[in-house]
Amino acid sequence: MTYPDRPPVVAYGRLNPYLMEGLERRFTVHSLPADADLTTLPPHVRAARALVSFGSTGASAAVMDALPALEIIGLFSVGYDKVDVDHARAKGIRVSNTPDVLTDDVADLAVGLLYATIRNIAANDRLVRSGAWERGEAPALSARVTGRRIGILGLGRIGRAIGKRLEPVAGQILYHNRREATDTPYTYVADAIDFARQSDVLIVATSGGPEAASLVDAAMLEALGPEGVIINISRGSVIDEDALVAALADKRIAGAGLDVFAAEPHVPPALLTMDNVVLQPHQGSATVHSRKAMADLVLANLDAHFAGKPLLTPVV
Ligand code: 8YV
Repeated sequence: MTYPDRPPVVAYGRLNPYLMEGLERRFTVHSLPADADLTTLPPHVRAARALVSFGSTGASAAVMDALPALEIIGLFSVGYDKVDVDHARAKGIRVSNTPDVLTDDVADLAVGLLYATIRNIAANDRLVRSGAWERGEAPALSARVTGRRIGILGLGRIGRAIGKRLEPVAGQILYHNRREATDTPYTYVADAIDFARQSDVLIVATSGGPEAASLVDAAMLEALGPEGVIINISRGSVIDEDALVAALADKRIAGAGLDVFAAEPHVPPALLTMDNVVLQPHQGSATVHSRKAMADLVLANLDAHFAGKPLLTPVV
């Protein structure tokens, strides 16, 4: 798709290069750093009709108010917890995201983190590379994955994809949601503490946002227990990170596989030296396949908007 008038579009934060190429073929693109001073935007930026952002940057009310001609926010992410959706709706600004195209890769990483954490794969890799094994240090015994009780916190698209992957090995799959789902064979546990208590592995797959902030708190971690493992591919904000670090340090839970953190790219220093923790730099959707599909979907939503058509994947 090309546009003779090349509408002005803001690229908010550092965007994927393939996505930037698609934007620059269509639009007059103005790059805006995520920490830009919104009170001093030049007229050609304030004239932007679209803003393209992503999960960790989002779009605040202040950003929307600084762009009076804004019609649409295209998110290069499925998560929109950093977008003030109510403000967008009130201003008549459309919002699109990128669900489904990244589901498999995020679910794959969740399962990979589960195995890596429970079977000590990262710690044992370090043991071999350091020469400790050659010097006679025996690896610690790990635990079994097969037959364990898998608890999925948030049975949405990604949670269901994780469940599908683990059905052949899980002893039981249970889930905790705001409401029970009617189309799943998994066991619904309405109470969060009971859910954690009944889980051997608790996989956080819920959306982020204020309503999920610190949903996994000290009490849930205590209920998960000393043989319990937690995996997070959702948002760091969903777990009380201080409580998590304390539970791991005191061995009140057995381990954690974490792809997301409360203040990325900052990771609590205490986690960096724990052998029972596997750390990833927010890699859930970070495959060439997902990122190309996400970029294509952002562009398709923008093309639909500027053609006066319904969005393919609307949030607002
Ligand atoms: C990031 C994600 O947005 O889709 C989401 O919600 O968290 C990720 O896909 C992606 O890494 C782009 O920054």
